[in-house]
Amino acid sequence: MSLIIVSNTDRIGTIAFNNYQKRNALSGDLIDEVLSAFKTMQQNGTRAVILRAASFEKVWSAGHDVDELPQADTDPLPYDDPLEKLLRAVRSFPAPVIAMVHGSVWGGACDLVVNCDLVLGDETCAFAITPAKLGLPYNASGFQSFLSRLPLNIVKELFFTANLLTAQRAEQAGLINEIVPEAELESRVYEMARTIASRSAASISVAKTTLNTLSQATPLNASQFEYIHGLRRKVYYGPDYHEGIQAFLEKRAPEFRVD
Ligand code: KFV
Repeated sequence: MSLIIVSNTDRIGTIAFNNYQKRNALSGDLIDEVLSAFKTMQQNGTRAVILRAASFEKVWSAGHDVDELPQADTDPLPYDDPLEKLLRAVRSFPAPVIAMVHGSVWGGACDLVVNCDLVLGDETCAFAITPAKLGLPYNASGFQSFLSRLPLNIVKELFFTANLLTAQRAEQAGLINEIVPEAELESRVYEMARTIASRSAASISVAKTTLNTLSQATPLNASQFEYIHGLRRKVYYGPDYHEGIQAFLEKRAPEFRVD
């Protein structure tokens, strides 16, 4: 059975997560389906893509499928991780990708939303980035995506507390473009997509690529990158990551080392 529902009308594509049993967790299989939908939409000249959950539930997506994270001693978010492939597909899609968010957004799904070009949510939307609950060292490209969208203190609050940022605060911080009343969310998102589709595709495509390139431009030499990567390696080889994943799988609170 398909984990997403895909449709395309008037060159506006919709990709809807449809695996609520697992709270729309971003498993490798679900991501493969999304990547294939993006590929078809690019071939069809789709002018805007809406990323949404199939139905309005409490959770939009629970983020990375924790069952698919390595349990210890391996980089949990390498370049070829399915989530990383998905984020790159959103960034490189030649037309705008709009996240339409009802409900809570967790971990890698929060990174996904931050990588979307536009985000509209209703009063129920809320966002948490949770590696600190898993003892997981987040990756440099992920931090950069958050930093290119949000003020440093908000990024730190998200990563340090792993708590949900409410819709109001997410709007104030610029994580979402606008809060729209739940009853109007769908119509507003599709209206925005239609407006985008009526403008110059060539102009919008080059604007997206240029803005993404400029906002991600950070001079970082090889030695600095290796230093950061070395810090991460200590964490994913360390006791906290092992304990964080085990605790999630055993459905209990993690007991991180205090020394
Ligand atoms: N991965 C795998 N399975 C998940 C999952 C996830 N991220 N989130 C939920 N599930 C499973 C869960 O184990 C349960 O399976 C089912 O989905 C319903 O979850 O076999 P089971 O027992 O039916 P519940 O019962 O927990 O649902 P609910 O009470 O509605 O709570 C929803 C929610 C989202 C608050 C809760 O499931 C939750 O806290 N999930 C984990 C959210 C999270 O921390 N996500 C970040 C994952 S790590 C990540 O994305 C990254 C990249 N990172 O760096 O940390």
